[in-house]
Amino acid sequence: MVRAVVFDVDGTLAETEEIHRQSFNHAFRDEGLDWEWDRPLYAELLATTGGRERILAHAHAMGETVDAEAIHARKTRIYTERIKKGSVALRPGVAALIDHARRSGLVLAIGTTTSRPNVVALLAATLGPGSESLFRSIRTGEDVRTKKPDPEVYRLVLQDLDLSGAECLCIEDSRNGLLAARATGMRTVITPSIYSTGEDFTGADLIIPDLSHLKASSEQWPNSSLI
Ligand code: XBP
Ligand code: MG
Repeated sequence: MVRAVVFDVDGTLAETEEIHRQSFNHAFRDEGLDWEWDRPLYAELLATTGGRERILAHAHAMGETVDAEAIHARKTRIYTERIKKGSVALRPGVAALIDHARRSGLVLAIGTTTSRPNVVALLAATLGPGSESLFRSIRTGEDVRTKKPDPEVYRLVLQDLDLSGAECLCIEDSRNGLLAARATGMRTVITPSIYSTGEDFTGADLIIPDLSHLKASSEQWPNSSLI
């Protein structure tokens, strides 16, 4: 029996990675770095979760030493300002699923690799002021030592909810997220995003283009009160 819906953020709630990519490049220019992450390179770099870790991985590959903390802090400021201006909308079906889950008495939570300011800005810009309170638990990159595909962030969410993985439905967009969710025993719905399409989603309970298809797939989703 599903008692909670646990959402990933980037690529799942909204197609945010293109704004992240542009914000990284803006931060590199402001920091005097001659780096430019184009779409194909960024798609490769996304294998490393966490913006700070991604910067460090690229610096290592380039044989350079950089102040990743400062660059990432600047990038986060740039990103949150763009999100606050309404640069991105929720993906299809996300708001409806949140509403349906609440009306069904299900608990909502978030488990993400991204930074907390990014989540706060995205929720306010898309679900309105105070929307953080819709979520019983919001766990972000700052809360963990090891990021997805490590399950740490989702284990923290399950602890906060006092639920087992088997009682929770996780909505994800990437293989890293799928692996993290499955390691906790959560059932998984994958909605591939622009940057994650084509990844290996073996082991997912359901793979659909976006959450607006969830109802149409109810026959594929046994004994869930959710659909
Ligand atoms: C996606 C990530 C994040 C973002 C960038 O997180 O891996 O690192 O790409 O955000 P998720 P930060 O899909 O788990 O929401 O720069 O704040 O890390
Ligand atoms: Mg994601």
